[in-house]
Amino acid sequence: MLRLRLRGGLRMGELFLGGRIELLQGDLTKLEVDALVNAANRTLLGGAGLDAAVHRAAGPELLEATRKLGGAAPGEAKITEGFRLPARYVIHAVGPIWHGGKQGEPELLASCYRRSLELARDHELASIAFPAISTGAYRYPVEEATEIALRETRAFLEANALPNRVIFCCFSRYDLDVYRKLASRLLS
Ligand code: AR6
Repeated sequence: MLRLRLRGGLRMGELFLGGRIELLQGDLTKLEVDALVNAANRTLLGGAGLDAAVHRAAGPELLEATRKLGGAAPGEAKITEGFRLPARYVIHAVGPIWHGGKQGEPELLASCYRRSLELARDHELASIAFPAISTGAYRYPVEEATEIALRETRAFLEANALPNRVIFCCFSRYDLDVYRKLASRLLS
C-alpha cells in the first residue's frame, strides 16, 4: 500500500483506481504533495476556511504571488509556488457558489477539477491533493459535489499518465464517509 508522508508522520489512506486515487481525512495544508488545490474565490487574494489556512501556512509570499495573477473566474484554476507549505505548488481553483444547481454549477465544479489536473499534468507533477471544493462557504451539497469530483478525476486519469496520484483530503469524518461510499460505487 502507498504511504503518504505528512509532517511528523506517515498516514495511510484508502486506495482506488489501481492506487492512483487515495482518500484521506486531515489537514490539506500539511500534505507533502507536488500540488495542493486551494478552494479560492475569484480575487485569489485569500478568504476564510481552507483559503485562510493555506495563506497562513504558505506565508505572505503567497499573497504577493496571487496579486500578480489578476483573479480568476469560477471554474478556472491558476498555479503558484507553495512557499512555506510542504506542497511544492498551490493550484488556486475557484468553485461555483451553489444557487440550487440550475445555474451551471455542475459544469463549473467539473471544470475546477479538470483545470487543476491539467495544470498538474502540464507542470509534470506526479501528486495532487484536492479539498471538497465549494462544499463549505459556497454551500454545494457534498454528495453531488463528490460525484462530480470522482467522475471528472477518473476520466482525466484514464486519459493522462500525469498526475499519477490524486488525493482527496476530507476535513470531516462525514465527508470522508461520503467519498468512501461514492468511490466504492464509481471507482471500483
Ligand atoms: N484541509 C482540508 N479541507 C479543509 C481545510 C483543511 N485545512 N479547511 C477547510 N476545509 P471552504 P468553498 C474544507 O469554505 O466552499 C473562502 O472564504 C471544508 O470543511 O474552505 O469552496 C474562499 O476565499 C470544506 O469541506 O471553500 C471563498 O470565498 C472544504 O474545505 C470561499 O471560502 C471547502 O470549504 C470558497 O468556498
